Amino acid sequence: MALDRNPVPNDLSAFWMPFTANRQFKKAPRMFVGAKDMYYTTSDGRQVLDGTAGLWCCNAGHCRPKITEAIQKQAAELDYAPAFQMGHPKAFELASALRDMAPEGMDHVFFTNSGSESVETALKIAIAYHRARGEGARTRLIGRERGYHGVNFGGISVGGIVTNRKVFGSLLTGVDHLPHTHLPEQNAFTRGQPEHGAHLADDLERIVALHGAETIAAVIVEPMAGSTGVLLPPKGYLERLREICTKHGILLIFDEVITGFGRLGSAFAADHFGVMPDMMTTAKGLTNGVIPMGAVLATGAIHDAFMNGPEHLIELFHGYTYSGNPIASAAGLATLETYREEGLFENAAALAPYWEDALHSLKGLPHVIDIRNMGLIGAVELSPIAGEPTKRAFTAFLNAYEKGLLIRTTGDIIAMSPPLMIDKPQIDELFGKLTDVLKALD
Ligand code: PXG
Repeated sequence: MALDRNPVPNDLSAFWMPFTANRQFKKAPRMFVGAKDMYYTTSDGRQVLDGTAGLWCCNAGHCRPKITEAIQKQAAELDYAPAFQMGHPKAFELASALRDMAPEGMDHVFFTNSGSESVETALKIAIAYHRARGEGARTRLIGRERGYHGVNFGGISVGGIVTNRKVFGSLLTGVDHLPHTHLPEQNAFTRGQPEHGAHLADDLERIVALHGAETIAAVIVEPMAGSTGVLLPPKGYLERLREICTKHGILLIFDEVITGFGRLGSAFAADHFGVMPDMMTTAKGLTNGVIPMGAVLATGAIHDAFMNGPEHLIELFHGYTYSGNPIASAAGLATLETYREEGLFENAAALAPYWEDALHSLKGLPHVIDIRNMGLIGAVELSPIAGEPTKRAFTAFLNAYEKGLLIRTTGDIIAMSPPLMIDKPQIDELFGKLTDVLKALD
């Protein structure tokens, strides 16, 4: 039967939207039809200030000319090249550029198409690395409660967001979790890194004692947990995790999908905190969110462990049709150039204190029980409505959108992460609108 290719205009039923309240959305759709720099344009012609860089990804702002032109040019010149056993120049150039901006020692880059794929890739490399060195019993993976590592099976197994796991079966075996680092009783309304909680890293020693270090391949954590509602690492916590991993020969993976590309005012959180992991997973800001792309960065020691055996043999049986896709690579190169030329990471670092003051001025508004910040990230935690968790924050989200401000919510936490090109008047506009929204909440 011929398919009807003329759908009814405004038919919203076919598209099953990701991480969306589909029925609510389709009753009252919120559509963006354009974007420029710090603002979206809605289908009813309103300007909406982007308080979240899309989904934490458009770090350079929207429709930036250099990135747009690079994509257009690449699409006309070399649209696709096979990712396996063939190459094209831009993937190599981008890998070198990433290596050069990453912390010293992150010498090799494996391309993926998303944060979720970067996580799966890093977990697989960790297990295969130990096996390549004759430690094939090291297969266990350690994540953390409230961690978010994307939505694929490895990622939700090491992840710790209950709603993302509980209906999807038994997940990976051989996974354990560190406790999360959220201690509101001691740390509420802290500016930047909280004082209390470094000891929570010591739980890794308990896990090692339980399973045996010789069975553990890797620990994966977000250096600053984003999706769960902006949980900062307590002072000394990441350093301690690093120490314990090194002591027991366990790889430490930083999931920098959100924290990478200037969000904290440095290229990566590893730089910001001065703690060096063995691998880093990235995506989002790598291409300014414009074309899907992710990358795993690994040390020379990890990479070199695979470079054995006859040279005609494939060393790592892993990869994607679109690993290092030419158009994504062109977008990535133009994005990194835009960050550099415009000093966007420096702008984030310079504005962070102003951002912090503006954010913490919300203390005392109705229902606000905690405020957290770092770099150009901010979170406002609201007390939930009794018996209706998430509703208060979701109402804030809808009302902010009506007022011309895009925020994100998770549970009853509001999260903000604007493009790094934001300026002081736009920070004032953002928090002015948010203040009005919070004052009007029931
Ligand atoms: N790791 C981390 C740390 C992430 O934050 C992923 C992996 C997965 O990336 P992909 O590209 O597969 O979506 C993420 C994604 C939010 C929000 O508002 C966060 C993400 C995605 C969408 C929304 O908290 N993080």
